[in-house]
Amino acid sequence: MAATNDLRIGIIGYGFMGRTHSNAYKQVPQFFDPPLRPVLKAVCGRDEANAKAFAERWGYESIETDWRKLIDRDDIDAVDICTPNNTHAEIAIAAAEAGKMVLCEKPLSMDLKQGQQMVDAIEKAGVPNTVWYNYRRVPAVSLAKQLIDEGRLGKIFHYRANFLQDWTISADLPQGGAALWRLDAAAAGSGVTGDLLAHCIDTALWLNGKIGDVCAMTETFIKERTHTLTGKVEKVGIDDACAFLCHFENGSLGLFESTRYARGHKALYTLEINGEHASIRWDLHDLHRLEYFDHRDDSIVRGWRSVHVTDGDMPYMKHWWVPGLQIGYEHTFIHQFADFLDCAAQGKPCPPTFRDALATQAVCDAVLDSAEQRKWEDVVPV
Ligand code: SOE
Repeated sequence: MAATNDLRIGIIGYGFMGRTHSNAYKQVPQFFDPPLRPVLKAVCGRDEANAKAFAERWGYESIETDWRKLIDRDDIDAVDICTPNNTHAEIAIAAAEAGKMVLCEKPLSMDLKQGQQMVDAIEKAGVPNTVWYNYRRVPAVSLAKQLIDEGRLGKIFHYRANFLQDWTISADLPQGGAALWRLDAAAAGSGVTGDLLAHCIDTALWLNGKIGDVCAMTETFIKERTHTLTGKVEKVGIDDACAFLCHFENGSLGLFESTRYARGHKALYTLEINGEHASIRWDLHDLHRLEYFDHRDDSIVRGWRSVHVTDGDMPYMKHWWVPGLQIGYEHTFIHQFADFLDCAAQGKPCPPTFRDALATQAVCDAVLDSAEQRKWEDVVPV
């Protein structure tokens, strides 16, 4: 019998994201005072031995090898989807119809149409939900949001973001299967657009508002790869690189670039925003630092300030150590889950909600359409 404030979690998938989320479930009660107590009830994966090993390591009480059984269980309140993108919709819709809360990995869906079906199901069920666009909850990025909302930058002119990696350059790398499903269009939907630019777009929509239209180009540098599962050489269907221009509805111009072919960059997510009075920039490799330039400073001391976002009065930092001491990537998931519990206790969705993630999906779809058509595309309003 569950205590009334228990939130009993069933997680589906035990890869990289299964670990980041499970870590969040364990850490939140230690560092926050959540209104609900996470209970790690079950992990689901097709391989029984792997599921058991994961359950043992992270402290899940039980395992399932069929996600439908997990959703049918009366002792699960929230379903966390950490499986490849092509499975999100079916699981999320079934979970919502069963009245479960849903936490879903990004990107929401394979495309906008499928994402809309997910949003319809989740909103009809009225269940708390969130999509794990975790970078919003880097304290320095949350502080950027605060500075923008306070009007410190004034009118925004430019928004620039990059997400650069280099892990798929080898032509010998196969596509598909457990670790490499991100290279397989049938499992991932798209390449860097859905995997990396989607993060940049989520942050941009949050910080700078809606995007009206886009003009994009994509490239697939390696045209054929062997499929891990079939052993056959197959056409590569994902975008290896994507860059796009856009107009934000607030009148500012956007410039975005992502690739997995930038030798020397493993996860370089940077953003810069230039406003009438001030500019800010941020780099994931130095995630505590928010650089800020304010033209209103006296000219004799005017310059880029390097704000080290660790003090207790900065977003999320009062829950951690003492000023000056850092936290890392995994804390973004801890912060999102702490916020999720606050929302869930009130029966509310937690931003980025399924609907917020649908807006990101609408931009991704417009980007891919634009690249294919070689012309500007309007973003479908959601
Ligand atoms: C891809 O390499 C990846 O792991 C993405 O899937 C994550 O969303 C991103 O945060 C880091 O890079």
